[in-house]
Amino acid sequence: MQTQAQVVPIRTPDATFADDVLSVIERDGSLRSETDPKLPQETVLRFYRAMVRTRIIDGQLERLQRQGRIGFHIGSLGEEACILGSAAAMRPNDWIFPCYREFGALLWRGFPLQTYVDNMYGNADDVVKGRQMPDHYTGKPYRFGSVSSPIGTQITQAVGFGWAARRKGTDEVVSVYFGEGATSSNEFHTGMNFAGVMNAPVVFLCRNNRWAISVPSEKQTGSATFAQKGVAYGVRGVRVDGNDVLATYKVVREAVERAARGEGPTLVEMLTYRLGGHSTSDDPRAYRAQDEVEQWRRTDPILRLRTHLEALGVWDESKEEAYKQEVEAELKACVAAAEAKAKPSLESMFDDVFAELPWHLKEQREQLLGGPRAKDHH
Ligand SMILES: Cc1ncc(C[n+]2csc(CCOP(=O)(O)OP(=O)(O)O)c2C)c(N)n1
Repeated sequence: MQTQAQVVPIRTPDATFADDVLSVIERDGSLRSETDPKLPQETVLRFYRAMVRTRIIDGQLERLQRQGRIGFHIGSLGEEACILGSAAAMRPNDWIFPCYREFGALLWRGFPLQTYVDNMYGNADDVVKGRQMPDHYTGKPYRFGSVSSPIGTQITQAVGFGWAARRKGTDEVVSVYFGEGATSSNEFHTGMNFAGVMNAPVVFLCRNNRWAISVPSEKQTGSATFAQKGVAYGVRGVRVDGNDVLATYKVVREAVERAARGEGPTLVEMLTYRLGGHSTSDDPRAYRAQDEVEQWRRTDPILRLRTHLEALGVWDESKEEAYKQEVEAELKACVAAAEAKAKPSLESMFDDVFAELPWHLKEQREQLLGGPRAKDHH
């Protein structure tokens, strides 16, 4: 007997406007009054500026990598609305566990741009002391976990963290980002099961950007949608137009408030598209048609919000130009400062693992510092 699929998988940009996918900003820039979160205009302008800033930083970092000045960058081109809208929906005392495309969320939390750029250079002021690849940042004072590049590992970490917060009697909520590819990882299933059973205050933020490097979303799962994967675990699953910053804000905010009230976790499938390569190490022309990219460009989240702001008369080309110049100058200064900084000290490799250094490491440290060594060789 044949079973009928109930929901059609999302494959085209038009599907971001499908009936079960919440959206707010219409194509002409007007807002749907029934879903509009009715945020103050200054807040919406802040969202827009943060999205533009994120895109400028992405573009410049890619150029620096091409020039050989940094080793790697993994960006968020096309995914700015779902990243910024969800980060903005988290309350200040909530926690964010990133995947690897969420530097925009970290900067939204107030992390200094200079510190982010220092991480890209792995210099002496890098928060992870040059021990990681670029774009592997962390920001504990900003309630922001560490980038976790082994796929899905941040999901179980976030769920455990959320459960602990609940046991301590706080109303803190934990959000965790991942791509749709990560929903095939063991950690996704373990995390969802634990969150469902323990009613952990977690918001699972699945950026369905359609591609997991070269694997398209229809080859990732037999499920009709990614949100549907929550059902089996007793986790509420919802879909939102992830190229619509206001819709993303609204859906994630509701999920946060539910979790804070003890009403359980939510899996939010944010429909978006990775307009760039997977990272600076990837050339997507090897596996996807340019036509598809062009179609999705028409739903560009930044253009979408700009259409709305221009229709309101609060944004225009001269404001855009002035803002771009401001961000470019800010970034240029950070890059110059980062390039002038020293490398992490050699002895810093002995930091952070033990509260008190064991004798054998003390001995190794002394040997390393006392022995002959080629200049600048580390
Ligand atoms: C455990 C593990 N397997 C494989 C990889 C290599 N890898 C890095 S990113 C990636 C694709 C992830 O796709 P998705 O989860 O959809 O996130 P996106 O990059 O699209 O944001 C893979 C397979 C890895 N980092 N970790």
